[in-house]
Amino acid sequence: MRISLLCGITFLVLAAVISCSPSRRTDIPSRGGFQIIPKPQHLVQREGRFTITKQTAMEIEGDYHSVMPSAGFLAETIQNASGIAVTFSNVQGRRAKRVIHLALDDSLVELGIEGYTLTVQPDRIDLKASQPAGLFYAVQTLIQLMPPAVYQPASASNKIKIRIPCVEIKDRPRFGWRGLMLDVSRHFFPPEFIYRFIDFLAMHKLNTFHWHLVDDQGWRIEIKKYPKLTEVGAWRVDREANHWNAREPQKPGEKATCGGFYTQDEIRDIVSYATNRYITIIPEIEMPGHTTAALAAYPEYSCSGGPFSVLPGGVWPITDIFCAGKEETFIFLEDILTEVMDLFPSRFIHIGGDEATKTEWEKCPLCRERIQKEGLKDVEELQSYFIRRIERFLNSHERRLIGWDEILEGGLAPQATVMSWRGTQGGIDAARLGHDVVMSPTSHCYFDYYQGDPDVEPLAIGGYLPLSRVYEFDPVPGELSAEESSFILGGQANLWTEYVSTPEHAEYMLFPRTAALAEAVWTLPDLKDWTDFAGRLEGQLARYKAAGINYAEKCLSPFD
Ligand code: TNX
Repeated sequence: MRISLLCGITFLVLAAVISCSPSRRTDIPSRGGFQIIPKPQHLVQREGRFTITKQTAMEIEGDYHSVMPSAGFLAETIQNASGIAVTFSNVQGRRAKRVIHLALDDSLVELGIEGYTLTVQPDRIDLKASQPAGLFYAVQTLIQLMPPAVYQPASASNKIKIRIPCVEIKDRPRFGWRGLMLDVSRHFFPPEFIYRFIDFLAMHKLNTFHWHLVDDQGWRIEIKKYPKLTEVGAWRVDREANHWNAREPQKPGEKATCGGFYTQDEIRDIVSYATNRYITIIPEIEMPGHTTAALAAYPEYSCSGGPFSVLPGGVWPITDIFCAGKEETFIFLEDILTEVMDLFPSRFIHIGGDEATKTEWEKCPLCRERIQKEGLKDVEELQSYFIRRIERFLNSHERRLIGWDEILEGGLAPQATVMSWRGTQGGIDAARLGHDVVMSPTSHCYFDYYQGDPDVEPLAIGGYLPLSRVYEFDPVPGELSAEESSFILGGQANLWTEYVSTPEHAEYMLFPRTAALAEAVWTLPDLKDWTDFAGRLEGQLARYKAAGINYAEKCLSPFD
């Protein structure tokens, strides 16, 4: 369901040209009550229902540009599903009938920037929030009150009758960072899938797309100043038929044909699409390790000088990393980050920082000289020097650095935010030091792990993370005091793609585990209940089916 935002005039025109067929399909009755995921904070069922007809109008109250992304999204969903083009009007609080009324309302500030109220009565629907993002989530909830079939891809023949049960909802998320990471380096995913991925986040009320753009196996973002990053770094030899960890490196003279990258124009469009859905894209540019693809293009920024080739599969440990002794390395990285910041307006820039084995640094005269000159103890402190220097650069451009929990080693950069993946300890340590933290432990958040019986599931990297365990995820570890907990910004799940090479397979790994994640980061712990969630999941799976999402069907009893 890729939804472009149309302006009011377009809707009026569409209203005139699209007529409704008399033979309408009836809605699918929702069994088991309201099947909203993530579960809202307060919900009271009322008598009756609102039916969308050709007479239904949409009223907008508040700044047009703030309300339109949500109103347009809703109108387009209705039109795609039912063929009805609702008309728009801009009003100031008039109580018209048969309207869907979207309003920005300052009196709702206590619900935060993402909270909202939604009231459905037989003759009108009211969506209210103090900020535009809240209105967008009100729209997402309203869409979940409609028949699942509304999630079908747009098609001229959709004639679904939309009836919405009367209800009063007041809702707000528990965390401000509700993320999902996609690795597009180990396998490249085309822009069409990235749009779809953003739609997935929106439907789950997730607001952060962490885009893992570079790694040893491919550099995926066009950088104008360094064209070889994509000319060379985006392509590797095709060893897809072999196991990830048994892939022969590129032979001399062999052509690299496997890969792809996003142009800056494509990225700008994707960022704007995400922005209209209140989703922040956090780009990740890995350093100092996981950088073989960059070094294949520019070996001069390594310690040894290369040559290197883009890795077609796994290599361990990762020893070919950026040289921390050369000034040129920092100029190169700052140039890259300048273009990255120009493309991505996010406050945070992710610099990776994970799994760098520093044996080359031990041997390198320039790194040793840097250690001595800067009064550093060892190569761990040299990594810390590296990250601090990059942090100073980002901070001087009003951005904040976030990195994997290895950035704690050798001393944390002063303003850094830590993404805790090797369990929760890194996050606990960082929060106790007064640093912001995003929790993403392998135990609950690694969607590249098996979700069922490895004997029948598609080949995965290992591990075991069934839906029920994702549901248990609580980003705030019990060990933290209330004050320390305030440093936990939220949580996210990660889809690494060593073993995931197609959009269909990515969807299989993501769903429905993303539904469990969404509830873990949105819903208050007291309101979470596995049995209740499993019941509501029925509705979510029906939505996935309608949207053509290739979800894991055996999610509830993975060993049947
Ligand atoms: C560890 S999580 C990695 C990734 C791999 C992942 C596989 C992290 C910061 N580094 O490079 O893809 O494990 O599960």
